[in-house]
Amino acid sequence: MAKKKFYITTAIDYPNSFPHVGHAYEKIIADVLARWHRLKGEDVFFLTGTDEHGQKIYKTAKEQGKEPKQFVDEMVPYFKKLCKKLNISNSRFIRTTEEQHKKICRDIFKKLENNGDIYKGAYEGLYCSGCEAYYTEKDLIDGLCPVHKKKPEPVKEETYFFRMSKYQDRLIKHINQYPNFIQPTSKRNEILNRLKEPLKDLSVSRTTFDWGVSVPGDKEHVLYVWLDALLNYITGLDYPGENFKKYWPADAHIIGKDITWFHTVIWPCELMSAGIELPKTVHVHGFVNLGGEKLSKSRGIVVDPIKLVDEYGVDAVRYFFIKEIPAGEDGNFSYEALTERTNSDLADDLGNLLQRTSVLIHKNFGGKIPLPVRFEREEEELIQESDIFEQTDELMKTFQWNKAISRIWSFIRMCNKYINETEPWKRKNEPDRLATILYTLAESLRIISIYISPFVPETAEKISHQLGRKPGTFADIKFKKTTKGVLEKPEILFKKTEAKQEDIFAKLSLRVARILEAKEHPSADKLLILQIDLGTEKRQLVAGLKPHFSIDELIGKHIVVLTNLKPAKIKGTESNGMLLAAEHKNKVVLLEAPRSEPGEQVFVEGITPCREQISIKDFEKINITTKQGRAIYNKQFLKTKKEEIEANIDDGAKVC
Ligand code: ME8
Repeated sequence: MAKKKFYITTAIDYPNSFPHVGHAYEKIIADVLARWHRLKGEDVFFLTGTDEHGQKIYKTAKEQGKEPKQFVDEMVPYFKKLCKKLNISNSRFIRTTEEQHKKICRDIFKKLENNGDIYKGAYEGLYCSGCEAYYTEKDLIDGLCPVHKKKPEPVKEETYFFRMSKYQDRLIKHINQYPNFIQPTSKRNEILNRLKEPLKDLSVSRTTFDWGVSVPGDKEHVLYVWLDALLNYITGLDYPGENFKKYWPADAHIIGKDITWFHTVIWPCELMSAGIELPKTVHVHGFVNLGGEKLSKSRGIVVDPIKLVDEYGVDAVRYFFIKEIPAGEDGNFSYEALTERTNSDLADDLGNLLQRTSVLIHKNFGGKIPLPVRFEREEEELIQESDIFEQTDELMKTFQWNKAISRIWSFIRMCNKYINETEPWKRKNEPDRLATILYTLAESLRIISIYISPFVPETAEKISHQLGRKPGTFADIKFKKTTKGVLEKPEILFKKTEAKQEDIFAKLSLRVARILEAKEHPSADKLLILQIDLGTEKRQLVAGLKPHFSIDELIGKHIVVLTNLKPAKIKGTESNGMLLAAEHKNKVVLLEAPRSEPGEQVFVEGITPCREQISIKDFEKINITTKQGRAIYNKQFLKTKKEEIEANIDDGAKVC
């Protein structure tokens, strides 16, 4: 009989910047599902890749003085490296700049055209290149893109439209008929709600830049990046070739919540028009936040997932994301939580179980797994508990991977309870009982190594190796009573780690402020009272600037202010925050960010700022100095998203 097929995809990432933990999270989820289905004996195709066209890539490349193709060629290796580091078992890595992809895109476009679904017109509206999406005024919040909080650009250009409106009724019917088409249900309801409004036809070509797939027969136009990107799911199967015939429709598209509309409305309409079957499930996962905040490169709220793997190990990172972020919801990444999970779940629960079992088998039976003599009630109970396939498979089929791993871990904990209660280390004089207990533990570990292998594949392999076996599949998960084997020497699976200490710089909330007013303090010679604009609020500061600056010089300057200092009274006047200045040989300069807007965050790369208050004592412990006319902390320049912070003074001046 032919094997059952399983086709799973991730979104394809924009390589306009380096990979982040959100990308890592999505690939881990898809990989765990792919490996689970492989263990069930299914024929799995797993696709991931990069989305390389569009305005965002074009603009970023140009900003860096590069041609877009050169730019993506330099960036894509980081995404491939991420896959490798995370032990992602993808069948193919697709790049939308591949010739084959572009050709198939043009073929599909012609299909839509032949079907009467493409017409030429003029588009006038708003476009956010961050989202690569069209917006209307109604979609915006305070005039800004709801995702990127930036003003979208007005665009007016000739375009080809795709008659999406024609498919609205069919799409609604499909979503209603197939409850699994959009998962989880909350997302399905959101989309059904949005579909109560009439669907507009979609502008599917651009003329104002040329970085994309050219429209067949019209070199002036390139395809709208989303039309091109979504097609990767079939071009990655060499549509309409053998792989497509074998694996389509996709069993699961794994995507993040910000791109639900594209996958559950635009994509199915595109497929309906092309006469191609719709995917079975689009599963929408939540977002990974850092320290409770959204990832943001421009605000320095980023963690490099490649570095994370180097520091903590691939399986600690995989386990953390699967266990800690609830499936289908947002969750938080922190070094403390990652350390806690690694130490307690991986090192204590799993590592110790293997270590204790292995040491005892070596000590008492020379490393050879003893055969059991008689199973008592304790063993029978544990054997029964090892039968968790139905439960975990159901959880995996319904995209509840965090619950599946919890169920597996509850079996691991039962094994630990069993070893504690049966105390094999005290049974030297009862060889039959000792043999039965140690056999039960070794056999349980063999089963555990299979269940955990989709989640922590490297660890599973190490356990199999220590048990002297080859990795198994779900065909081997029944508890057997006669498994033979000789153990390798015991080796520690996970070393306990200490939580990475948050850098003290993280305690600073530094923002750009514009000086609105300055006046002399009524009762102090050196002090000035400043009124400043912090973008979202106005504040008053008292600073000892009078000997160094005239009032006129100060007004309008964009300075750097420590905003999370407890307000204090200075000579009777309230000061709410502190401006940063650098001092050297009696010369004082202000730290300045002339091109940044009031309110913009000042950060150094790789350190996520917190929101708590800081004391002046703590601030004084932080050694910010100057170098080449700029402010520097721990060899990194302080910056905003637009520029490095200026400090026009000799190198080595102390910032205070
Ligand atoms: O959207 N947590 O690319 P992308 C979890 N090229 N997931 C996150 C995340 C976070 N903080 N931030 C982003 C694109 N993601 C398009 C996709 S598919 C035909 C085209 C997820 O690099 C995001 O939701 O911005 C998406 O699923 C994936 O990472 C790639 O995001």
